[in-house]
Amino acid sequence: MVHWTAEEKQLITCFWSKVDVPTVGGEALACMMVMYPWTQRFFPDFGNLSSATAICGNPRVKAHGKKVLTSFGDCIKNLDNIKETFAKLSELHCDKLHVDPENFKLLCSTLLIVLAGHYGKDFTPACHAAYQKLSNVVAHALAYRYH
Ligand code: HNI
Repeated sequence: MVHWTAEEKQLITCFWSKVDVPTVGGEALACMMVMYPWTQRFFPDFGNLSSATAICGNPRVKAHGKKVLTSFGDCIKNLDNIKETFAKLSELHCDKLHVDPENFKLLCSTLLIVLAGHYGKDFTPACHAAYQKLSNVVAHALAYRYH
């Protein structure tokens, strides 16, 4: 099981209270689709994804990004139980959505970029490191039920 120091927990929860989840979620998902265009194929009914401008302005991308980041935030309420929090979602992404777990890492990487872009100095190196660790744990938890 992952161990969190008191400082890491404090950094993660304190920073999360500042995060604009709908905006950051939408941008992180859009950024993933732009930077790693093969990820678009999981969203065949999202409409126009034909250019970076189309992706960034697409309301389905924004809505889904908000949903995904809200779910990401849920685990912050219970950092010692991330595997359990994501057990059902891991099954869903594996059995129903057939999302290759490598993609979780891609989304986590664009999330960190978008957080750094929005929050600049508030996203301190220590905070970045704590979120990098959290991203790894989340990606691992989402991949856990894969078979
Ligand atoms: Ni993901 C649906 C959470 C990464 C593709 N995803 C969801 C839902 C949640 C969610 C919550 C809604 C479930 C439901 O309807 O019951 N996804 C997360 C989280 C991460 C993540 C927390 C990583 C941090 N998902 C990804 C990635 C991809 C992805 C990286 C593909 C590249 N997810 C999907 C797809 C759906 C989905 C596809 C269904 C979308 C739809 O049509 O509604």
